[in-house]
Amino acid sequence: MSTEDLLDQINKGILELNSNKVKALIREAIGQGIDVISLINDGLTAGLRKLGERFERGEAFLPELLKGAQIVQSSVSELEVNINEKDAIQNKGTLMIGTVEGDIHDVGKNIVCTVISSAGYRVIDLGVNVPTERFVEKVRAEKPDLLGLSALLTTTMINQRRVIDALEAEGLRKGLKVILGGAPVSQSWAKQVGADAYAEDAFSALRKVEDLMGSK
Ligand code: B12
Repeated sequence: MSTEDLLDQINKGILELNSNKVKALIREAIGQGIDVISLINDGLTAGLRKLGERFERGEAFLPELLKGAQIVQSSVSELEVNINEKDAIQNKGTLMIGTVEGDIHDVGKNIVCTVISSAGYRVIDLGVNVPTERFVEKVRAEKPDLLGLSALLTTTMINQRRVIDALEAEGLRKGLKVILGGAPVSQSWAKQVGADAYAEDAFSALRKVEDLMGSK
């Protein structure tokens, strides 16, 4: 199968919620030496986004979104090994990350964790639905180099601003680089709320993290 057909079939496998099919295709893709970045972005993530569009049109329901998310999550965990083997160089800095309060989406955040840690950074994952005060408390205790804030809902993006404002108020913003992400987030939002960077996917997140660490 060509790379294009394989990625297309992975998309379809996710829409069909057929985890065995997706796993078999991923194995085939790895065997063919298809780029991990493309597998995650154009195969797995794109498939899940298409499922989200079906949900928006009333053609798919929450349990289906959840199952789709689980398939993507477990496929990425299997890929982790491959990324690790390729790029591991340890201890380049520490990224603390979490999904903001009111938001339980974590597939994208977890992919960011996988990619960043595979590139040699220490990642402290605070999980989902993280209250603003907890971000502040953990930044004070752990002193990470970078803080990543994920938000997938237009209603929870505002909590990215709240975390940044709270860090500022507590005198913890200086020296800490803040990077934002999540489907509704944009470069202009990041600028508006005083973040240092925005990344649209996990691999551009890695590039931004490398840039921010270089400018520290
Ligand atoms: C899977 C899913 C769910 C799953 C989540 C499971 C899980 N463990 O995460 C479940 C079923 C639980 C769910 C619940 C809900 N969902 Co939902 N969900 C989705 C869906 C289909 C996919 C999200 C996803 O995993 N995408 C794949 C990943 C890989 O992409 P990503 O998250 O964007 O992440 C990438 C980048 O954004 C970036 N990134 C992400 N985080 C970060 C962080 C940093 C620091 C950086 C740098 C980068 C970065 O890198 C990632 C990797 O490339 C989206 C559709 C969509 N278009 O996003 C809807 C979507 C986000 N959900 C939506 C809604 C409405 C809900 C619910 C409110 C539904 C309801 N009525 O209950 C609840 C909310 C629950 C809550 N309080 O959070 C809406 C949001 C609409 C809006 N405008 O706000 C969407 C857009 C669907 C839609 N089109 O209507 N959902």
